Amino acid sequence: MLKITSAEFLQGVADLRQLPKNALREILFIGRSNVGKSSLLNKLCGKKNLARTSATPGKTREINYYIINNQFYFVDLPGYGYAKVPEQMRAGWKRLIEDFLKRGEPISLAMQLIDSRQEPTPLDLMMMDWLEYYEVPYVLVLTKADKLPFSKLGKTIEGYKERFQSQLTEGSCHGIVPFSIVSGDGKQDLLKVVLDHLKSAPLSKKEAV
Ligand SMILES: Nc1nc2c(ncn2[C@@H]2O[C@H](COP(=O)(O)OP(=O)(O)OP(=O)(O)O)[C@@H](O)[C@H]2O)c(=O)[nH]1
Ligand SMILES: [Mg+2]
Repeated sequence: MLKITSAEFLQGVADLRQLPKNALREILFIGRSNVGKSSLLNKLCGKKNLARTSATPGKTREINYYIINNQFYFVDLPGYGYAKVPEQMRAGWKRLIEDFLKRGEPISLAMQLIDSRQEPTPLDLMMMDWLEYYEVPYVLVLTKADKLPFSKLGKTIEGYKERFQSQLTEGSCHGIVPFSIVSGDGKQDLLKVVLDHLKSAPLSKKEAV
């Protein structure tokens, strides 16, 4: 089992020229504003205030790197779909994220977060298309599962499995995991997925030293 013994904020990146010098493997957190990316990252690390969370959407604007166990990165991506963002910034976001995903090799896994109470938005579906296109392995994380009655959650998961069957069987989707910061449900499952992907990804030359 993966045990997170240290987790520290490393740096914010607004431009791909600012990427960390030390190319370690990366686990990405992707999803619309307010879906719970920073909350999930904090919960996995067992640290309440590592990544800033907020009831106000659009809090995380840069790509934030956290170094975990001095071994790999958790990368909190800026949320999308926030209505008040000007069009020009939105175009900048698209370019940044797509260029970021194109880098390929350092990315071990992405967590694509979707609110368990809502249908995937067109931007969620676009993100999933990008992950498929760039062959980034990902898990769908259904957040805020505590807000759904148990029976409804089961139906929601079944619905996702059906809808994204081809991504699950032939594509890059490695599972659908309900998650809640309130109950902690999903935490162990996600840590296991992270560990599996860190193990299977080839070690970079720098890490092998
Ligand atoms: N009940 C409940 N609330 C949650 C859960 N996860 C997140 N929240 C709440 O949802 C709000 C947004 O969470 P964040 O983690 O800041 O969301 P984010 O995706 O990082 O948002 P941006 O940084 O704006 O993109 C906060 O008020 C959290 O407390 C959950 O599992 N259950
Ligand atoms: Mg955030």
